[in-house]
Amino acid sequence: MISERLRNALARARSVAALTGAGISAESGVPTFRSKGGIWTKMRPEELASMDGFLRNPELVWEWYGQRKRIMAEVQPNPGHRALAHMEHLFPHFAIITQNIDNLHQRSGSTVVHELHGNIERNYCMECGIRYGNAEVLSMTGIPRCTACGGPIRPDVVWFGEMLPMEEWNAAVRAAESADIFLSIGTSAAVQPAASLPGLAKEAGALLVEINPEPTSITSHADEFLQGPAGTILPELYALAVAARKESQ
Ligand code: BJW
Ligand code: ZN
Repeated sequence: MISERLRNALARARSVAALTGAGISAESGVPTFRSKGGIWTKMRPEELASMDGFLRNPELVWEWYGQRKRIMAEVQPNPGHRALAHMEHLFPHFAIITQNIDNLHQRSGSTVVHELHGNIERNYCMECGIRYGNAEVLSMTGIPRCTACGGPIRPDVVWFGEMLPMEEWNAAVRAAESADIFLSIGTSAAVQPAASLPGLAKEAGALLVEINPEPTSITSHADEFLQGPAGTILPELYALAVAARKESQ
């Protein structure tokens, strides 16, 4: 149920930012991390998503990324991604801040996407920095190695204990601090520093709206909690925003 307050905010907003997490891609068939049946309920994050884990067992880490690269190449954006892509045209400023590495926002047509945790389609040599695409890396046998210097290649994603890409992070903070409405969608808000963005936006004056089938650590701070799957709620929110903005013209 969408409140009058949210309807009015959608009618007037000039700037909207949306933080997305694994939940928005769940309906496309990409597994989440911490939900029931999620990746971390079966595997240890420090073994798969950390430099220590990679150095200890690069075969295991590459096997996991190889599987996920194949899944993410096959899946398609869902109505939740598409509703966000349409919203970009509705508000003067609209930014997606994503923790996801699956590229589905860009594939659904969004153009302003700040990727906080990297992108599954990119890889680079840990020694010389040369970049590699997935086709090249996936065709190599064993642990992918740099054809120029022989160094190990890694996926261009952010592991635990690593810094986020500075430009993307700064852009995300600016989008959060200037938002009239901040949407937190499909994230457990368990991983820092991304999880601090909803609070930052709210402190700076945004209406904080959370979309998730389950309550999270930010639900009690949210001005509106729209409980349900992103693929259902976001198209409804988009339709409501279109109607509200037309009426107020
Ligand atoms: C639906 C749905 C539907 C389901 N519709 N919704 C102690 C305290 C505080 C911080 C730390 C600490 N110890 C260590 C830290 C720092 C650490 C951290 O935050 N750890 C916490 C776990 C405690 N953070 C870092 O290390 C970060 N770097 C950093 O801090 O640098 C500074 C620094 C460096 C060195 C030293 C000290 C400081 C880096 C974090 C990188 C995270 N990387 C990963 C892997 C990326 C690559 C890959 O995917 O392979 O990013 S981990 C994983 O979690 C992934 C995600 O982007 C991230 C967030 O997960 P997300 O998206 O929220 O998914 P879930 O599964 O948790 O939630 C899904 C949600 O969807 C659920 O709520 C469902 O209900 C919902 N849902 N279906 C809508 N249909
Ligand atoms: Zn190299």
